[in-house]
Amino acid sequence: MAFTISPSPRIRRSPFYDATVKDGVVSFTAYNHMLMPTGYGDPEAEYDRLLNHVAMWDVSVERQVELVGPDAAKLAQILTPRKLDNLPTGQGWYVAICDHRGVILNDPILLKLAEDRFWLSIADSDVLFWARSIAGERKLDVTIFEPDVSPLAIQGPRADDVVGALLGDEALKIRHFQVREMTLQGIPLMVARSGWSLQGGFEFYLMDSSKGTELWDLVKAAGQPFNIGPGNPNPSERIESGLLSWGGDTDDNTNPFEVRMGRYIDLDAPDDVVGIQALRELHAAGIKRHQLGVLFDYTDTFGAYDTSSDVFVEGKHCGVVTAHAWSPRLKKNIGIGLLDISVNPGDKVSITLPDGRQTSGELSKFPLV
Ligand code: THG
Repeated sequence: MAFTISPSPRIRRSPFYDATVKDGVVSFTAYNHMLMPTGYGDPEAEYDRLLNHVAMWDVSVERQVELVGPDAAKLAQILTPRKLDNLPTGQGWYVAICDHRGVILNDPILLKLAEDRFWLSIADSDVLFWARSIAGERKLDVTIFEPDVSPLAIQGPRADDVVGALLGDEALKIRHFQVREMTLQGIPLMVARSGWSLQGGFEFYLMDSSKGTELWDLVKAAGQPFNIGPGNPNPSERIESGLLSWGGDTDDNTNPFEVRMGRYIDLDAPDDVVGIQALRELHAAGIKRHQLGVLFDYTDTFGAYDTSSDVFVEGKHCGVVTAHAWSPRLKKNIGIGLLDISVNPGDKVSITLPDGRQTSGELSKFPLV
C-alpha cells in the first residue's frame, strides 16, 4: 500500500517537520490533529539509542492548553481529581482529566508556570473545548487557548550530557517534572526534566515555531559525541515500562483505577471537581478490570496492529491486549492487557491476534524488565 496524505489545515505540521524529513522520517501517525513521526527506518537502532545513548523526538503533538487569569488555578482544580494545593510554581504533575462518569478523557502533565498561569500538556483528545466549556458554564474568569509551544524530547542515558553541553549546569539542576524558562542562542524555551520513557531525559518546549529547524540542528550537533539520532515515543520501551497511552490503552469506559492511575486521584478533592463523586463511587465499588503486561510465546516479531487482541483463560474471554510490540531486551513480543480483575500476574492465557493467529502467553506486573 502506497499513498500520500492530502494537505489540509486539519492535519497540522510540526515546526520540526522539515528537519525530520531531512533526517529520514519514514512514517507518521496523527495525534492532536497533527502529523507525528513514528519511525526513521531502523527500529532496533532507534530503541538502542534510547536505552544506551540518546534520542531526539519531535513530540510537538503534545499540545499545550494554556489557562491564564484570575480563575486559572480554580479551573485547573475543577478539571482534575488530584489536589493541587501543594503544586509549586515551576513544577509539573501527571494528572487525569475525567468526565462526570469518572471516565478518563486525557492524562496530561499539568505545569504550573505562575499562580495564575498553567499549561495542560495533553494526550490525544480535545481538552481545549472541554476546558473552555466548563470554564464558561462555571462562570470563571480565565482565558484558554493553544499557545505556540512545541515540545522536543531528548531521552536516554546521555540526555544530561547533551543538555549540559547546550544549556550548562543550570539546566541540569532541574528536578523530575520541574520546568524552567531558558533561552538557547536566542530561542525561547521551557526546559523540563520529563518525557515519555523511563530512560530519563528532558523536554524542550519550543516557544517560537519559526525556530524549529534551528533548535533541531543545535540539539543534533550537541548530541553528536553521544551518538544522538532521531526517534519517537518508543512503543517497545513504553510497554516494558508500563507507560499509559490514552486512547490506545483506554476505551470509552476506562476509569483511572483500572489503568494504575489511582495514585494520582485524591478522593477528598473538592466536591466541585468534575467526576469526583463518580470516582468516589467507582473506588468504593472496586474495579472490574486491571492493566497487566502480557509476555507472548509467539516469537516472530510483531508488526504494529491497529486493533486489539482477545485474551482467554480456559476458553473464557477475559479481556484484550491494547498494544503490542517486540521487546529487543526481552527477546519477546510484549503487550499491555486490559483484563478482568480475576486474572493475575503469572496466569497463562490464550490470545487471538488481530490477524486471527492463535498464540499463548503469560501475564506480568509492570515494569516488564
Ligand atoms: N510529555 C509532555 N506531554 C505529554 C506527554 C509527555 N502529553 C501527552 C502524554 N505524554 C501524557 N501522558 C503521560 C503518561 C505518562 C507519563 C507522562 C505523560 C509519565 N509517567 C511516569 C509513570 O507513570 O511512571 C511518571 C509519572 C510521575 O512521575 O508522576 O512519565 O511525555 N510534555
